[in-house]
Amino acid sequence: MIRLIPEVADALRDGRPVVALESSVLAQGLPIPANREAARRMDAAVRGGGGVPAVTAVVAGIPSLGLTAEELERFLRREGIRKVSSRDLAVAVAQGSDGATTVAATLAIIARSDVRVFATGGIGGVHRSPPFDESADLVELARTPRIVVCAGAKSILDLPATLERLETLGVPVIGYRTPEFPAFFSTTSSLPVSATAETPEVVAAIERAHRRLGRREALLVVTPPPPALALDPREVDEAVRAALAAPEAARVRGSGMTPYLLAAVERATEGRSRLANLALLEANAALATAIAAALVGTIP
Ligand code: PSU
Ligand code: MN
Repeated sequence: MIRLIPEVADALRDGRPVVALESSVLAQGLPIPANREAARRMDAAVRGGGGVPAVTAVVAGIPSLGLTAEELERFLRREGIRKVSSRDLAVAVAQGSDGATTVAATLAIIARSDVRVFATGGIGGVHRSPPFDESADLVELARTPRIVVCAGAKSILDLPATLERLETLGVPVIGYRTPEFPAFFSTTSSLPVSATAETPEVVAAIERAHRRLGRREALLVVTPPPPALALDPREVDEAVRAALAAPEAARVRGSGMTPYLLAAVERATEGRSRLANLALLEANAALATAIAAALVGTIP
């Protein structure tokens, strides 16, 4: 049911570190051509750490771990590529569609494989309401025994509410060398994580303990964006407030809200949010590779 490209299958068989990378950030989250740069930099970050990247997507109805060069091109051009969250997976498969997978759908796919670590930018979460809107990412994190590495949750969200939901759902939130939950574009949110880790080996030890206890929740490993490119949280907050108050916000529905807000922040920061986004995606892919290496015991 899941297709692994040969490079990914070989790496898993040989016990080398494999890192899953989601495709919704490439097909919906970032504009063209920044999405191409993101794909290139994440790929290089994983390979540079001795790992093998596996971009995750539904390709003509087939859930896939790893894309061929032609398939990746199709996703970067984003023609006819729908956004696929967990509930959309079966529909995309049955209809033979191309679908770019969110964190939720990527988790659902890697749960059917031996890939244990997944890098993304920021998870979805509880939106600022009204109207009520909560990402399926949270529910999938609560039932998928894998590790997700990210820069926190998107600052377009209600971060305190998102952290409360993660606590209720039993998802450990591990700050990598930080006591604070990062706010995606910003290094600080003034909200505490549930534990910190200073090395990939410590993350691997927490992961092993969590699984020995029979827990099924993901570990959420959070790391701040590279400080030189991080944005002032007040600036991001103002941009989000303005975008939510704009008349066109009323016409944005459901899964369109995340791309709408990210585009608004990019305009308001004159592209600086995009630079931060690219840098953090690269850094997260590198950290995920180090954790994957610690898990398989092949630290370079
Ligand atoms: N972070 C980004 N850009 C994105 C996303 C996250 O910087 O495009 C995507 C991720 O795939 C995440 C999804 O899983 O948005 C959440 O969407 P929703 O809120 O509709 O569940
Ligand atoms: Mn939603």
